[in-house]
Amino acid sequence: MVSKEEAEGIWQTLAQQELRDTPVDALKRDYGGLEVDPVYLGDDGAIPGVEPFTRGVRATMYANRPWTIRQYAGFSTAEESNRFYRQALERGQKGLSVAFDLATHRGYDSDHPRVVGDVGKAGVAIDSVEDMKILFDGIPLDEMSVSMTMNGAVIPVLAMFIVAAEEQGVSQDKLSGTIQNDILKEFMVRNTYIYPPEPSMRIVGDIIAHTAQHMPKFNSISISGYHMHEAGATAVQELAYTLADGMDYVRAAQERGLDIDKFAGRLSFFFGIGMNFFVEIAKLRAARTLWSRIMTDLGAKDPRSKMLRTHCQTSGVSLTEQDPYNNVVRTAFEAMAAVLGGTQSLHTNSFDEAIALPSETSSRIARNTQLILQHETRVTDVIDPLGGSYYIEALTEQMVAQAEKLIAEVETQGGMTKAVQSGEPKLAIEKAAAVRQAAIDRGEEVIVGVNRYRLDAQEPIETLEIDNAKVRAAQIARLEQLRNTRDEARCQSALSALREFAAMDEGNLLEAAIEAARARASLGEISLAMEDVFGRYNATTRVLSGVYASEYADDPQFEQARERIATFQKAHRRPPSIFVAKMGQDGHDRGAKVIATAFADIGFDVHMGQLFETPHEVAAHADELKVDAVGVSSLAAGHKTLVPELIAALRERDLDEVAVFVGGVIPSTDYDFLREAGVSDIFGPGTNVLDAAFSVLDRIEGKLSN
Ligand code: 3CP
Repeated sequence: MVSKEEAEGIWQTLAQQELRDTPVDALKRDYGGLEVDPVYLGDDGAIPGVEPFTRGVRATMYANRPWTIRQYAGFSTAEESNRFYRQALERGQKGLSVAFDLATHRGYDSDHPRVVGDVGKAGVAIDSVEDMKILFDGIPLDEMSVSMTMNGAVIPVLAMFIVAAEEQGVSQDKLSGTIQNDILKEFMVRNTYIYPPEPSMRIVGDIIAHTAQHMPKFNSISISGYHMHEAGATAVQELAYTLADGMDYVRAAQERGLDIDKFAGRLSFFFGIGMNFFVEIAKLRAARTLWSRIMTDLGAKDPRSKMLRTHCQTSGVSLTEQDPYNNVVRTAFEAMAAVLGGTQSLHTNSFDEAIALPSETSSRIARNTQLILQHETRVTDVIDPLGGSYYIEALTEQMVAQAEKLIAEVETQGGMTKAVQSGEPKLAIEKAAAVRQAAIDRGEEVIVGVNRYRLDAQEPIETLEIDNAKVRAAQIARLEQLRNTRDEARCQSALSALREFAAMDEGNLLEAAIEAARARASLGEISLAMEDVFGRYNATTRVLSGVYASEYADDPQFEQARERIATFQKAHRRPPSIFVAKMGQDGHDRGAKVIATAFADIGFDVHMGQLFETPHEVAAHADELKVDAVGVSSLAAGHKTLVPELIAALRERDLDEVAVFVGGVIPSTDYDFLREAGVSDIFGPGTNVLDAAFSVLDRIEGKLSN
């Protein structure tokens, strides 16, 4: 271990390299007579910018360059999103982060019948390179780094981005940014996959290979724990599974003959930051420490290959529908934790995100939260200010040790690609989510404004609404124009070449897709060319049992619910039954799983639908299974289109007696609309699961006694 004096010398040299012509002493601060150094080193030999990077990947960190304020956004059409991006950049945002709609994620053009409720919701609809060009109109792609959250339809989207830049006069070697391209966590928690795991891993490898050779400034992947966090993973699970995913990607790239030091410097990460302040800080420190060790073991030599550079996002599930301005405070604390943990880039959530898509006002406050942190709080002046804290260091060490153990378990299963197929990590996360939900419902974990200090009445807040039908019509018109004006023969031959690459298991799929994008093939067509060979993946849905019941042992309210079910059973010679549905392309299934698990433990006969069903398919299941109720879980704003369609489909089958419930992210301003459409009750975020169960029972009994 180096002495403190040696550490000082090493740090000075590195800092000077990063600062170039600016002297290191220029980083010193004077707070009205209080002298503050840019870094404080201890006797432990830990130096910012030096392996294993526990104290940060840069010697100078934010003292030289603050983290990137990178707000994730995308609205309805490319035109609207472009307007929003330009305004955000004028007002202090530093990098772009594109949110695509769910139709795009799942590889469907806007005119596909399965995506009627999804187009333009929860992100921007991109059908072709023409849309992509509008999205970045007036934004110089050789200067602006662009992150794209895309995993399923990653090949057409990246191809279209490259071609849009090319037509803007920017060659691909000049592009900087990040593509999420992390398919393993999609199979585990986020669910926007298209193809089965094996061809999906080939796609990841093709993108890493292409970017390593042609796009030196572009991060080929964003290995994401965020969605595990949001699905209810513990901090150690998020940490371990994310790094285990990373190991599999590295091995996949190595297996195709790539030299680790040629691509590893462009692997990046993404973590969620929740309310357990110090744990979240320690998580980022532990992640860097572990990744550096892992990469050394995998053969990396270049220190840049061993740096875990990460984006962070404040936690969506920590936001509440009740007393929503509290979310501004929550987000600010979470952002502070991300920064004290040493993130490279940050998204702060808007306070209304548990209710609706963010409005212009809430987006501004979210962005300003970061601007205030950077300009007013002085947290950027000192590098890793918490390094050396007894508590933080002890927590960091503990998390390293526990995550190492969990990674070793995954490794004994043959790595994450195999573990994902066994479904075990997914179940472990779902179990953690159910345990946490029970702790909140029982009031053991306090959520201000939800299970304590609740307001008697809440004022409605202004929310953003997207006219989905209008967006869809505009997209369909543009698609028609594209198909009528392109060179059809060139387009079809590019698609055939892509299909052949897929079938032959050779050639780079991204390279073939770039040619197809140039020839104006649509996103759906490019996706379908690969689907013709790879097939579309259908996950089997499994529901846990017993977790909720064991957390609720001896709870009087839980017993009361069980007794009511027993009475129902006596009267009807069967338990009440419910079909839990996910409709459209919204794959966020944490809420649906928690409800299914808890209701089954209470005694309901629970049927869980598959993901991505249409309203007609759900009505057919309800008919076949003769359920009393359908519970729809919606988190991606499709409820106003999909729920009335479901009710109409039930009526067509004379199933008026089936009660329909909706849960998830539903603006209160939509409650009346849904009730008028025939919905029996609506459960927003923060609803106590037992309260929901009583309401469902009341309605079912009411319907049966009519
Ligand atoms: C940074 N640099 C420095 C210093 N700090 N140079 C000198 N001194 C310093 N102190 C340099 C870096 O080396 C780099 O240059 C450049 O400045 C930019 O810094 P960076 O740290 O690389 O930052 P950035 O470009 O913002 O990249 C951050 C990462 C990237 C690496 C994390 O992958 C990223 O932007 N990820 C964002 C992912 C994202 O937005 N995801 C959205 C998910 P060089 O490059 O030349 O080295 S939203 C999902 C929401 C939920 C859902 O999925 O539905």
